[in-house]
Parts: sequence; structure tokens; C-alpha cells
Amino acid sequence: MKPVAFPASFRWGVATSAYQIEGAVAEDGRTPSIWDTFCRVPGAVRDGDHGDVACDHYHRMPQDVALIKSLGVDTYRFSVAWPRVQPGGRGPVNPAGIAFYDRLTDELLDAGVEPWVTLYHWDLPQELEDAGGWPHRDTAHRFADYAMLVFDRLSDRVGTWTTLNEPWCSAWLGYQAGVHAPGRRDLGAAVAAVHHLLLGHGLATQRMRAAAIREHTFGITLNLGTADPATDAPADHAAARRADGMGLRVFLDPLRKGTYPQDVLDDLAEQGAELPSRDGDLDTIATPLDVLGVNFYFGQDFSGTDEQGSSTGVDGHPVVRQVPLDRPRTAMDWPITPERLTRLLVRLHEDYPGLPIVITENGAAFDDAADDAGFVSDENRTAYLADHIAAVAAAREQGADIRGYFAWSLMDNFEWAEGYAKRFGIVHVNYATQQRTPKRSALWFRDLIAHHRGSASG
Ligand code: IFM
Repeated sequence: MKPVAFPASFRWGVATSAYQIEGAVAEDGRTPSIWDTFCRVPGAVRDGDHGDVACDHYHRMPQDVALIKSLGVDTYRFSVAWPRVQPGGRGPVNPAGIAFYDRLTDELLDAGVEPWVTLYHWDLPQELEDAGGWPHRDTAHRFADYAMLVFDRLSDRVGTWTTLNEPWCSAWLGYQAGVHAPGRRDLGAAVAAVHHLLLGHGLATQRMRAAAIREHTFGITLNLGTADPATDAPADHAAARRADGMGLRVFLDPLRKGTYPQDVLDDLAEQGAELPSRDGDLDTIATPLDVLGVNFYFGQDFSGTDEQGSSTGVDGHPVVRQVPLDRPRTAMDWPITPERLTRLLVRLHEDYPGLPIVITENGAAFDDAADDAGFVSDENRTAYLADHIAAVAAAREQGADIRGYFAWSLMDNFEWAEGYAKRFGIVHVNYATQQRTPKRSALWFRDLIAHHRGSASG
């Protein structure tokens, strides 16, 4: 990797989420989330895997914090499990549940690592799904109440608050494609979920900001990519526009401009769907932000015709088909496209100016082979991280205001519908023994951070 400069203030971190690592799903009053339920649906998750034990982080937290410290990162981004803190999604705080995050926060601070909280990383309490889930407006209000329970307890020590992780996944994968919890396939429900997730973000942010007694940083994390037309054909341009509309602009336009993009509204209307926005909602959603979290994995090309050349899909909707890129791929079959990260970040800087960005997730799954000691010599993952960090530096050189980079993930964990088959960790986890072993990529990341600490200025 060619040496790249980052200022001393640049944040280096690792990230995880509650359901993917904690386990202890029935302890200390936690109730089921939609993922506990979804994992029990035959065929929903590869190999019937679930998060009952995961990385057993709930019981191994102090050792895991020591591991985080050993990497030399300055920030740890973790999520809080809503059904642990507020079982059932309503009512008072569960003291035993919030106590875990209290201890985690203190442990991190004692280790000199800054805690960065994500309030919602997909584990909606099942009771709230039974009451209608994110397509139901009330869920946005329930989320804001829950956010306040956590904020009240941790905001004296936690400075950075992300409301939602990747609402695109919650809405489209959960309610339209049905491949994530809760596994519904209903365009109207997905579109309503988009709006209510954004509304929940806005309500929670306003309430937390109003209650803050010291300076805090409030933000949201989106999974963003680049959507390019596969060819110059007008249908491919239209498909790329649609993908960009539903993937990026339907979130960032309301958050930053207080409007939904007209072409997205038109596309939805064409399909008989509507964003259920009421008077005042867009003002709430556009409440000021301090940071945008960007999770980047890959960019995509789109075609507006299916393999038979038809521009209308079996569902009667216009075709928006991902065309495989001729690139090296990760174990997720995702193409490796670091230059598109640079392009994305420069575009965000130009189209949505004035908002600092932190890369809150970036990383790759590969088919790791651990040796007898559990060590993985993952040159592929190391190269992936190096190329994407260089891509961030290139975007900064072009003026993009990128303030940090967090590797996904601290350790191998439950990769949602892929179960434990896909390993994103920079630390290997032996699930039989729960032994953690830093991979080559972790040691490289540690050295990179140390190098930048030593050489950075400003
Ligand atoms: O593991 C997930 C994470 O929960 C959200 N962002 C993408 C990661 C890799 O798929």
C-alpha cells in the first residue's frame, strides 16, 4: 500500500452489532427480536444458524474490550439490543439489560477506547413487529422512546450516537425482498418502513439533542454504493437511476434537503406505492445531523432488461437487474471496487455538502483457513482494507470531509441470512471454543494505526 496521510484527529475503529455477537438471547430479561423469530423459520438462515450464542460476547465482554484495546483503535462502534434494554419495545428500562451497556461503556473508557453507540442494528422487538413493525407509524415513536431510555443512561459517557444502521436493509431486505427479518414481501410495507425508519431517526435525534447536557454528535449510518448503467442503453440508465433513487437518494434527500426525490415518488406511484408522509414529517426527518455514517462494501452496475431482454419483470414492475462486474470477488460474491468508494465519497461531498462523514463499516468476507493455532493469514482481506483506506485518502484529497474509518468487523460473527458461514472478522473466532485470534489483517490494521499516530500531524 502506498503510504497515505491522515490527520491525527482521524478516527480509527472497529465495529460490531448486538445480535451478531452477543448471544445470551434469553438472559437478564431480554425478549425475542425479529431476528430470533426469523432464524427459526425453516430455510431462512443458512444451516439453520441463529444468534443464541454467537460470539458469546455478553459473557466475554471484558476480554473483548482488551482485544479491542490491543488493536490500538480509538473508537469501538457497537449497537444496543432494543429487546434487552426495553423488552417488548414498550415501557420502562430493563435495569439488568441496560447494565450490560453501562459496564461495556465503562470498560471501554477505562481502556482508552471511545464508545460509539448505534441504537438500532435490526433487532426490532418481536412484539412491535406483531403490532405492525416498521410499516406501522407508531414504531417510529416507540423507537424515539427507546432511544431516550438509552440516552438517559449512557449520554454522560457516550459522545457519538447513531440512530439507525442501514435502514435500506431493514426496509427493502426485511419487508420487500423477505430475505432478512421479518421476512415479508410487500412493496407497500417496505415503502412505509422507509418513511417510518426515517421518521424514527428524526424523532429520536430531536429528543436526544433537546435532552443533551453536553456536546454530542448525532448521526445515522447508511449503506451506500454506486449505481452505474451496465451499458449506454437508455433502459440501463433508467435502471441505474432507479437503483440510485431507492438506494441512496430516498434516504439522503429527506435527511439533507427535507424532500423526497420526485423521480422516486413517480417510480413508486407507477408501482402503486406511496411514502406515507404527513405534514411536518419531512421537517422532523431533516433535523440537523452532525455526522453521516457510510457503510461501503461494493459498487454495482445495473441493466433495465432481464436476461431475456424484457424490461418488465414477472411482478409487472420495471426491471432493475444487477449485472455482475468482471472483478475479483469476496466470499459474499461481492465485487471488489475500491475506486467506487472514492467516487461515492466525492459525490456525497458535492451533492450533500457540509456533513462530515465517517466510514462506519468496510470490510470483506473470505473463505479463511485457520492454522492449528487459529491464525489466519488473510492477505486478501488485508489488501481489501488497504485498498479501501487508500480510496478514502483519495476522496479526502479531492475535498471530501471524511473523519474516520472503522473496519467491519472486529471479529467473525453471525452474518444474518448467511449464518456463520461468512467470516468478516479481522479477528478469527473458533465457534467451538470461542477462542479469538487476530488475523494478519488485524495485525496490519494495528500497525497502520500506530504508523499514522506516529506520523500524523494536524
Ligand atoms: O454484517 C453486516 C452488518 O450487520 C451490516 N452491514 C453489512 C455487514 C456485512 O454484510
